[in-house]
Amino acid sequence: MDNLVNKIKALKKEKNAIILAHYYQEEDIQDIADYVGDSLELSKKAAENDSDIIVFCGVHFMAETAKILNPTKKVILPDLDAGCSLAASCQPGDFKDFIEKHPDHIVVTYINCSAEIKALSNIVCTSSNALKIIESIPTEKPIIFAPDRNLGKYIINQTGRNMLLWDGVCIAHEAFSIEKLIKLLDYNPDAIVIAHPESESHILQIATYIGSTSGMIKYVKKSPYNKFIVATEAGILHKMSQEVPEAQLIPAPSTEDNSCACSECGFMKLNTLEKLYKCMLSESPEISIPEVVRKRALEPINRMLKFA
Ligand code: CIZ
Repeated sequence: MDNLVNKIKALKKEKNAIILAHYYQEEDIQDIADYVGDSLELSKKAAENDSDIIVFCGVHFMAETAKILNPTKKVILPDLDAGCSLAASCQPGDFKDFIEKHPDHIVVTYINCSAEIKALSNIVCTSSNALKIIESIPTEKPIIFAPDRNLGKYIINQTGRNMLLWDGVCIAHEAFSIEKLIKLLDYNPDAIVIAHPESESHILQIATYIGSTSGMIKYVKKSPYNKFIVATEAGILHKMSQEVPEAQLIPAPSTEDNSCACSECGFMKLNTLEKLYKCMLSESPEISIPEVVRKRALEPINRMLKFA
């Protein structure tokens, strides 16, 4: 493995590349990355950097967002099949029909969607700014929110806004078992639950903190508690334990009987160190977006960035 790591480091230098890794990537990839973060933070890092190649270790919509924001740079993704159940649930033709049936609605889309869906939207949001963005929309304006129905329900609950929701879910966040979680809390009465808003409402109801990936890490850093049951993709525990080594972190249990008993995103885990090396060597697979779609998708992203 050391050999592979050294070869990746050498290619990075030779090709003036930057390696960006999402919190949900496997540990070896996070350890070799220049930056580890959420998808928007990573795309912004890429824009601030003078690299020629962005190696995005995450899923397809994230690499697309990096390309939308950095059109002159080559963006590559170790495995082109690294998709997202949320993005797949919302196809452009169906979404266009849905919007056309509700022409007076403001279309807000969560960043977990394809470039084509972003191009059909008025404003994009992430889980860290979704509440603020919805609250900024005049109350008389009806809203379509897509594609995550759990995040949508959470926003409705927090803001009181009545939004039309697209029926998409994240399979990794839907996999948590409430029965196992309650048992785990019984065994660990000194622990609190922190959860991502893509989780189902019964999970959110028992959470002490609800927030984005970056929000969860910040919360653990400043929290008065010391033991956390973490309800999001288990890859985040690596960064969290590096940032707060004294914290006791337990991944929230999934309904699956898998080896970690936690919830892992199979799409995220398609990227491996071996594939990372091969993609840097061949500079492929490369992300390409038709310019007309890229420009249309950039507008709602820029609205979100301006807002922030
Ligand atoms: O945008 C991201 O990185 C995702 C998918 C979640 C989050 O909360 O940061």
